[in-house]
Amino acid sequence: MEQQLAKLQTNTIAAIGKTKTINDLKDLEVNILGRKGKLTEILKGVKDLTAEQKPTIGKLANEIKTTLENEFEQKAKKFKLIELEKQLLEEKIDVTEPGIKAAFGHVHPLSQVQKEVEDIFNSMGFSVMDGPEVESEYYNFESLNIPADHPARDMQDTFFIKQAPHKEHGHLVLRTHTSPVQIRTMEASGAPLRIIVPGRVFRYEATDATHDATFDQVEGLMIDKDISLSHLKGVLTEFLSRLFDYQVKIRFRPGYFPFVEPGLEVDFSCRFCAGSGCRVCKKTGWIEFMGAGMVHPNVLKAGGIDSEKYQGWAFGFGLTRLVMMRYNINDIRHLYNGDLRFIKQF
Ligand code: FA5
Repeated sequence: MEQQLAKLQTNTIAAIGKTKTINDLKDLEVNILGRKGKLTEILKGVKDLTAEQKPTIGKLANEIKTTLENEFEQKAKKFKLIELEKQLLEEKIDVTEPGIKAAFGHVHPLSQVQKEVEDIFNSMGFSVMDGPEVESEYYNFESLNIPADHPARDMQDTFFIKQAPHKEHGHLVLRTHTSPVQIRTMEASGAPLRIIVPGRVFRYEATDATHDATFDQVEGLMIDKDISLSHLKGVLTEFLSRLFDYQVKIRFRPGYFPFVEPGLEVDFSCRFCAGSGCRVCKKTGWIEFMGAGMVHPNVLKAGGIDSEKYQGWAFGFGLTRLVMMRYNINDIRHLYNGDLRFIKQF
């Protein structure tokens, strides 16, 4: 039996050396050390040995078992290492390979022009302010000198929020213009003030090529001592000349807005014909631009500003319409419908 065991050890070690794959090795291991393996079979004969033989052979058998287990383990490790190396080679990353180009978005034309507007006004000392899109009737109307029963409320059809009205501030509405931020800023900062307020506004309106129910406005407000409409003319001339890159002329006409007195409609000289009259300006030489005027004393009062000491002007223009002029866009709805074929042109 000793010889049998020694032979088994030599043969098995040789066989282990010859295995080419981990599976071959596993098969061999089962064949030798498994429950029905060759070593196990030999060991079954130990019970038939004499009492003197049993301990020696038993010890030898165990030693051989341990040796073989060790050999199997070493070879298995080698296979695993080879496998790992193979895997590493397959998985290596070529850092010099050209990458996959990331899809970049780009800034919407409305935001592009808004940024330009902000930069120009910033350079003239105006801060950019923000306000809530869901507003109270008080801020959207009353504080701006438009009482509940005033016909001027009909100038801006309104989306109301279905909710019980607040005792003092009335119903919640989607703001119809950026003018409520005038009052909010006066309350928060007092005079003097120099701000613009770009923002989204909403009106319950049928849409067409130049009207949408959602659009963007820019409010302007300047309050200080000795402020007049000539400052407004100066600021607007500078602003539009820089935005459109030609020397713009400004024209004031009388207009009506309850929150200014006097109220104005502001036009600027046509950029296509320099004022001589063309198709774009309908042969007038002027482009209608926005509403403006000297801030009404009632509005200053609502904002907590002493109208005896301070006065100023305000304006509000349609940013969306400005973007349309800037890029010759003929339908306002293109700017809000999210069609990438359109947006990607800017
Ligand atoms: C106002 O909203 C006033 N708050 C502006 C103002 C501010 C006047 C401060 C005096 C002092 P108006 O309703 O005219 O005014 O709107 C201002 C601009 O918003 C218009 O000139 C126009 O360019 C734009 N606008 C008005 N309605 C629409 C609409 N449905 N779609 C797109 N743009 C519009």
